[in-house]
Amino acid sequence: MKQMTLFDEPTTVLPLTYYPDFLNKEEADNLYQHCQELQWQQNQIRMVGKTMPVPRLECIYGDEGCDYLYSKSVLLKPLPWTDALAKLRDSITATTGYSFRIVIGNQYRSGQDSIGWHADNEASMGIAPAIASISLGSVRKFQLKAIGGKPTDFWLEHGSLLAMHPGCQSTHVHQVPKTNKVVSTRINLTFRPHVGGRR
Ligand SMILES: O=C(O)CCC(=O)C(=O)O
Repeated sequence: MKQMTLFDEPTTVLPLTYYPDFLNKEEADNLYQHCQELQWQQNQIRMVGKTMPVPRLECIYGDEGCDYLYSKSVLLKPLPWTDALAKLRDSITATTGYSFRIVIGNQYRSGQDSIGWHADNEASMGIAPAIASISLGSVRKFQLKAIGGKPTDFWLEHGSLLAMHPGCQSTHVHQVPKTNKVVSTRINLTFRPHVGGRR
């Protein structure tokens, strides 16, 4: 049975727009291959007084000096844009009108890799950042909820783009929960603004 998808065409459900076919299958497959060669790291996060591995692999590429600190404990230092990531950044900008200085990669190796409820509201991205997220590989559930509200589930497909518009990070939180289903690798690339560093 085909997995439930959000919409078949680019569709805006404030504060998101979902583009299911942003990349065609060949483009998405090639990008997935390129992502295998990125410098993935197993970072450690400090939470409630304990240090533990982040439950996914991460990488970061972007403009020089655009360091990214999250959860007050994980510092990501960007490597220079690869040609493929810079080209993708520019094509997302052409579609959405938003500009980006960094891209953070998340690699979910199995259903046990995840990211918990959070908003992307780190000060380094400035006020009301727009964030654009490309999904590759296995489909995973992405949940979004208004703060204090109930979650809506989205299934982010291979080659899709999800744009989170300015304001979304103040009013909503999102997550990719763990699943006991057998799922293979999913790669997510989140393109973000940054107020520091050098262009
Ligand atoms: O993997 C995803 O779709 C979401 C990633 C995410 O929430 C983040 O990097 O902040």
